[in-house]
Amino acid sequence: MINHSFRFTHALCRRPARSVTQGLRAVDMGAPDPDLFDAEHSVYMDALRHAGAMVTVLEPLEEFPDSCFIEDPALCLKGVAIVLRPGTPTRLGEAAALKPVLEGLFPELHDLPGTGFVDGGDILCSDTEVMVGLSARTDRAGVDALRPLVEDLGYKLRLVETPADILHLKTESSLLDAETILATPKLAATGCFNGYRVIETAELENAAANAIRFNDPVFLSAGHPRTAERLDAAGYQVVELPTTQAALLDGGLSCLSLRFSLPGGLT
Ligand code: CIR
Repeated sequence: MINHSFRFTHALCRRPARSVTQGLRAVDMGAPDPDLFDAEHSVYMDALRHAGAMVTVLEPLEEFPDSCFIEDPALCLKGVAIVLRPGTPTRLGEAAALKPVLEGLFPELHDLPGTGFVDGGDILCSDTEVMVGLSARTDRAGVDALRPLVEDLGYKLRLVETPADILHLKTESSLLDAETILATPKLAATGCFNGYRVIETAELENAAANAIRFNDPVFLSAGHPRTAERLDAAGYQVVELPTTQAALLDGGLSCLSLRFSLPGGLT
């Protein structure tokens, strides 16, 4: 069986703009340095290539400071692109800017219907279900609009109640394989991953939860040694990547790419 949830042929990334200094953050720990951000972003794209991705790199969009967090305006599943409606005003226009690119890549594309909101960072996909976290960015109207689109692709959609102070569902969780999720103790304690094997991040290492499984490697945010040890002990091939600049804007590894397979690749 092909694991659609972590076996991919392609990734889509957008380089950080100089305006990334104005990116959204819950707590101001200082603005990111655009050059260092770009350097870390290049390391990230190289790592994806090394894992087998054909990476399409989009030019920066100065008018959208958060647009390098390209995971949020779209969902790509089984050769279909769904253009979402990011749930914060400064990011809504990122969807329209991304749509022509997705139209050029995907044979089938849908717009999230209606007026509700969904951020891609709130969507965690296994091989069979699409978990969507309610958050300050993703509302029930958006989830209701998304449901038939993913059901048509053979997935069950499951609504997850994310604790209020977590930006996105995937800020504190990621898929390690078809049965296993990496999550912070706080998110795991809600029971939203019951039925999966859960590996918890180590104490004081919450930011490690936003990891990416891409084919064989699990990419982990550098500087979380005890979580890295846990994953290594569980048999995962851990590759650490620097995320110091994305972290200043509440971002991590998953938000910096859309990962997918195209017809002709995995089926
Ligand atoms: C934001 O607040 O929208 C950005 N500064 C960070 C987005 C992170 N996205 C994600 O985790 N999917």
